[in-house]
Amino acid sequence: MTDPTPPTPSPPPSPSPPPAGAPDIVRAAYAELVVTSLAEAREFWVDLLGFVVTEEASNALYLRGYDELTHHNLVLRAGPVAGCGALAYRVRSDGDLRRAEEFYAALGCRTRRLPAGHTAGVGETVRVEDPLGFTLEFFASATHPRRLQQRYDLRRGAEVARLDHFNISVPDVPLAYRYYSSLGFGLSETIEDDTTLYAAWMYRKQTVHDVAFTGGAGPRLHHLGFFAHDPHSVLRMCDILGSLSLESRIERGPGRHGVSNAFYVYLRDPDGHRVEIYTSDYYTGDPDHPVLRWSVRDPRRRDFWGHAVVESWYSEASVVLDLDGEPRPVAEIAQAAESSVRVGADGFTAPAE
Ligand code: 4SX
Ligand code: FE2
Repeated sequence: MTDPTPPTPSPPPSPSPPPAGAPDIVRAAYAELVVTSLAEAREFWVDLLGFVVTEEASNALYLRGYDELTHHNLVLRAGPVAGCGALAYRVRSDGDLRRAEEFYAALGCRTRRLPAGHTAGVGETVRVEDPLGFTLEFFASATHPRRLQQRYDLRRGAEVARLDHFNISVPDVPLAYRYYSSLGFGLSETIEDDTTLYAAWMYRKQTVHDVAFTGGAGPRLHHLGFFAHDPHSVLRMCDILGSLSLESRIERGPGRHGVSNAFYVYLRDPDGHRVEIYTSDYYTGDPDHPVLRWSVRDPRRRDFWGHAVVESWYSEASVVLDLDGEPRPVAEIAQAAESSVRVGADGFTAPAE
C-alpha cells in the first residue's frame, strides 16, 4: 500500500458549526452543466425528466425540481465543450462568501468574485478552483420563484423534487475525504477494506450526502443526484424512456443501493452527463450520527440485490471546466480501483479473497 492514510477515517465532525475559518456550507444547491446543444438538452431535462424552467436566456436554461424554493437546481449552458462548469454550494451568509474566498486563497487556489445576476437568480457569488480541481460556486442569497410543491397538475416525467448531491470522480479518495472534512462535512457511509478507502459519502444538510467520492480518473463529475418522492417516479421514468425507444439513456438500474438505501436509476443526457434519480435515503442530523462502513467485498454495497454494476459507471464521467471555461487535465486513479475488486455487484458471484 502506498497511501499512508488510514483507510478507516475517524468519526465525522458534527456538521454544524463548521471549523474555524471555513465557510458555513448549507447544502449542495445547483450545478452548471455545459451542453453542446441546448435544444437537445432541453428535450431531455425538461420534456422527458420533467424539470421546471424557471428562466430562459439565449444561451442558458435555469431549471428546478417541483419542491425547490430557490431559483434553480441546474443551469444548462450552451458551449463548445461539454463539461461541468460549476458545482454550487449555498452558504449561510455574506460573511461566509468572504470566508470561502479566504479559505481557498489560503490553500493557494484561484478565486473569483462575480456580481449578483452573473448567475441568474442568485446574489453575489464566489467561484474557486478547489484543491481537487473542481470549480465550485458559493452563494448566500437567492430569489424565490412561485412555489410549485402542490401543483400536482404540472408534474411530468420523473417528477424530480430537488437536487440532493454531487458525486465526483477523484484519483485519491482519502485526500477528498480530508479536504471535505476541513469544510465541516460529516461522514455517513464508506466503501473500504483494510487498506483502502474506495468511496465515501459526506453531508452538510441532514441527509446521507451532499457530496460523494468515486475513486477514478479525475477531477471529473460522476453524477448529479436528484431526489424524487417515490419509487414509482423512478420506474415511470424508465417506462417513458422505453416507450420512446430511448432505453439506451438508461445506464444502470433501476435498483436499490446498499449504501444510502436509495432506490435509484442512472441516466445519461445527450452529452453523456450522468444523472441519478433516486428516492428514500435517511436522516443524518444527530451530532453523534454513526458511520456505516461497507466492505468492498459485500455484493450488496452498490446494489442491495447484488446486480452487476456496469463498467461504464466506473469508468465514464464528465470533464470539469476551470474558471476560464477550459477543460481541466484529468489524472489517472492513484489508488486501488474498486472495479478491480471482483464481487457479486460487479458481475461475479464468488467473493474474492
Ligand atoms: O452505488 S452505491 O450503492 O454505492 C450509491 C451510489 C449509493 C448512493 C448514491 O447516491 C450513489 O450514487
Ligand atoms: Fe448518487
